[in-house]
Amino acid sequence: MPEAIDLRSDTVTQPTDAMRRAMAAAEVGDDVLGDDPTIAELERATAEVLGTEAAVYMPSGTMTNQVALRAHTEPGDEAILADNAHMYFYEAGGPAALSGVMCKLLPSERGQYTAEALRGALHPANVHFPRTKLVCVENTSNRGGGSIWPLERIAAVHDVAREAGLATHLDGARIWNASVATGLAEREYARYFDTVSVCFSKGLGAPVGSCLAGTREFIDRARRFRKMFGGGMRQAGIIAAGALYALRNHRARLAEDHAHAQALAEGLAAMDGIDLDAATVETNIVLFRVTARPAAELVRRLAAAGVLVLATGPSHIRAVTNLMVSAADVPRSLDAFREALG
Ligand code: TLP
Repeated sequence: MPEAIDLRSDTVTQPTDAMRRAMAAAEVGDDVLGDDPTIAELERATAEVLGTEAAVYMPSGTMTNQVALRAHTEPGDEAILADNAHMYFYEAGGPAALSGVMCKLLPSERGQYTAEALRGALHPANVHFPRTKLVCVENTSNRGGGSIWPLERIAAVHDVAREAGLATHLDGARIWNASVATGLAEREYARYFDTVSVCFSKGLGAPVGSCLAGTREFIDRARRFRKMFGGGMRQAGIIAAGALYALRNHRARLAEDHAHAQALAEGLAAMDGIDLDAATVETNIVLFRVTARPAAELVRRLAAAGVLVLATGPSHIRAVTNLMVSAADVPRSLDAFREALG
């Protein structure tokens, strides 16, 4: 049987040969002591792409988000997020456990809330209320099916946050996808936020790591929490070299992932037993409702037919195109879906 087509996530990619060569050749040093030149270069290059003063490398997107949350708040404070935000939904209760922060969730459509909803969620200054400190946006939105926040919506959210004296954080794990799809540079999004978290281990295809970007002062503060959370790494230039290679070489090719996702979505939308509007697929995530069978059963049947996807709920499935998925894998995947829907 041919190798399975893995659409579970864009985190499943293997480093390319060129990336492995860059990693093997990386100059390294003890980064906790500030001695790793490859990490220093990755942090500099990331800050440049995002238009920020500084950036700090960490092992995961979860850590960059949770360190940001910790560094923006004190226990008892409140953060405002979309109701399906990764920081709330998929980070193991980090806001409560690591920062003692209350999350206020705003109703969202495809992972996006409005500036009006944010305004309506603000507390008057009064001793009864938690102190609201941080407003978070996720672009693209994972559980929103890879949806891209329009810049005007981000600007409006930013204005409300600023007026209320709140800090803003962008979970930009997939900001690269938003930029490639819209043609707007990453820094055009980043300028509306105090801090930005980006991942190299998703669409960009690096094996490990994320950066948190912001002002030099904030990033210095974040470095302390990174250490506290156990994310101070030693000769990690060996993995940062993969991230640096990905940052320099793999951004533009995300357009291929988007084209594959669109083709997959169009094929799926035409099938009985699947509820999907292909026009809602904007990047590399295809999220749809299954009406023919329980999602978990379809996932099992697809795996038997050589296609791996994830159930994101009892009747929802997510397929994510990535560096390992070729154009020819799309019709093969669609055949497997036809067979599995049976
Ligand atoms: N997302 C993963 C899973 O955790 C669900 C995936 O397969 O999509 N922000 C966003 C928007 C993410 O999608 C993810 C990972 C993270 C942060 C966390 O990154 P890691 O996995 O590096 O901790």
